[in-house]
Amino acid sequence: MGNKKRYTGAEILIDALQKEGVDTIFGYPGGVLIPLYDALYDCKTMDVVLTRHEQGAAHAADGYARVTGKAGVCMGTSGPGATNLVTGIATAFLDSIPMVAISGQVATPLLGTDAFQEADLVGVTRPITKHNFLVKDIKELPEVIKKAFYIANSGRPGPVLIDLPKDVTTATMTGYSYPETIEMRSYRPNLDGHPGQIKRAATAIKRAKKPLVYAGGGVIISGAQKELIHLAETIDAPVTTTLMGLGGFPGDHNLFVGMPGMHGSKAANYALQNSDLIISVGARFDDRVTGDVSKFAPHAKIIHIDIDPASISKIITVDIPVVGDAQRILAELNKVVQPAKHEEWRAYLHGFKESYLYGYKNKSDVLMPQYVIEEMHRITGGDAFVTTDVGQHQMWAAQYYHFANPRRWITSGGLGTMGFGLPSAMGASFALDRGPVWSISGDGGFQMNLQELATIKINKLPVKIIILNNKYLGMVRQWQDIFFNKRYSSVCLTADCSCDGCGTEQECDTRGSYMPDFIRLSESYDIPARRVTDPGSITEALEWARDTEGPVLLECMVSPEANVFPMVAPGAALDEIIEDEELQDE
Ligand SMILES: Cc1ncc(C[n+]2csc(CCOP(=O)(O)OP(=O)(O)O)c2C)c(N)n1
Repeated sequence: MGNKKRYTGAEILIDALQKEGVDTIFGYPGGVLIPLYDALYDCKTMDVVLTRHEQGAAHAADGYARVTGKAGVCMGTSGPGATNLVTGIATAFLDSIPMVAISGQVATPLLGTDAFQEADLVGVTRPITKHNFLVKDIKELPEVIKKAFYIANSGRPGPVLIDLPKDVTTATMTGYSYPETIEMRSYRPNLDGHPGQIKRAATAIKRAKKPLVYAGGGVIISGAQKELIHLAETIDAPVTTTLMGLGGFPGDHNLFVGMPGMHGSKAANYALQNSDLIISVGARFDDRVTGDVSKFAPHAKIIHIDIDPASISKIITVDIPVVGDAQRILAELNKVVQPAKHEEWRAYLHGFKESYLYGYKNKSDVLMPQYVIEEMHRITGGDAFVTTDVGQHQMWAAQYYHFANPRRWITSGGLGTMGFGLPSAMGASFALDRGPVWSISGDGGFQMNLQELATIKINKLPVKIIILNNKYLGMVRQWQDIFFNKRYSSVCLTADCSCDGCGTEQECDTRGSYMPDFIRLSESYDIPARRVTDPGSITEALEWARDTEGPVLLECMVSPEANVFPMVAPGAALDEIIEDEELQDE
């Protein structure tokens, strides 16, 4: 844009988004956003996606970002539109996902007056954004947008909110030019690790007898898979990746010992508890991984490679911190580590891995959810883009879909957001230029954002929706089963449940009729759907889902009683593992 013309704030925003390379915006209009949507009306370079709920827009932007690695963009109008974005912003924040969220705001003279549809989004999102801005003058707008993208995408990525009052959107200015670069004295992420610390890490690795690589989402964010494989193979160390790190190391590699933590593999948890050196790369020691912190990895020295200095020794005291980008640090470390062999250590762990990493008993008369995921893995060749909601199905997907490559696994790890699966699949599909994405949900979580079926259908997105229907809020039921004496309070989703609050009696008839009828629901959105009840039909049904053009929905009626194993009780030590009794009996 030249300098002489007058531009509105809305036009500046759109030009800036284009200059940032944004090709897709997910949002929902409203009073104060109308000027912005009006300016977008003529925009030919961006897909402006009308979701059916602002939460859907935020999760879609998140899914887009997880696939592409660049900030997803979402927007909602002032007040309720903006607050509807909040869950999606928090989800992105806890998983370090780059996002620029734009909230409409009432005009600046009305700020603080409880005006119609006013909500203090800067206040609301302060603890769940990497940074946020309230733009009070159009002159600030270009720099704010530049900063927002820079902050969202750099260092430890995260969501940035731009709160945009209506009068700033409609104000005009001449002399607009978008800054090419940005200088922020108070914010300069450190990318290169300290050479002295890298050397110390190499020395510790050389001394270790039982080294373990513990990799998190940071490996995916920094694109360090190749370097990680090189390190692990050179030093002959087993590797565990957190839920967020799945795909950061190939799930079928012989050094891989599975995911650690509450539903981690026995091999991974024993590896952590018995290791003498943990090489943590881009992982933050979440409590779902560490269990009882005081009993976590009692014999290990800890090297912690992380781009965020604030996460060093935040939860676990670290011996050798290396602050910087995981890929760069691993590349440097690979230059100085010496090849080693740890056959005994690996053989010890392999013992736990030998028969199975996780394990379940398959049945010929009941459809087991784990089997559905295994078959899905097989018929998609193990390289599908997969999103989930939160619950048992999420853990089974994490355990049984052995992700080989990064950016294929899209799940809400930190916040654990039910309702994330369908809209994030939509965003991921846009990121893949309307490519196929598999969305796995429970029957509970699917109902939290099912309105996005419309967006998916209208945009012709080949989202393959798999509902693992166990007629329960399964993960909560599992906790009630194990820790609350089978008092199934408020977890049964059947329509004719007659057990009086689902709590006192244990004979809730989970074979009763069910609501809603997902098949008819899906068909009302003109999305073909099928229901599978027996194990013999699942493979063919999955192939049908894969081979049918466009979106489809496959409802799998799985065992209502299946639980996720192994399990470490909250607050227990990692080697206090509850296993599947059915497997013990064998
Ligand atoms: C928005 C939200 N509300 C509540 C929860 C708590 N929660 C975690 S798992 C779960 C049950 C999920 O049930 P379902 O979607 O049917 O999946 P399943 O566990 O049966 O696979 C609940 C209620 C959550 N994670 N997110």
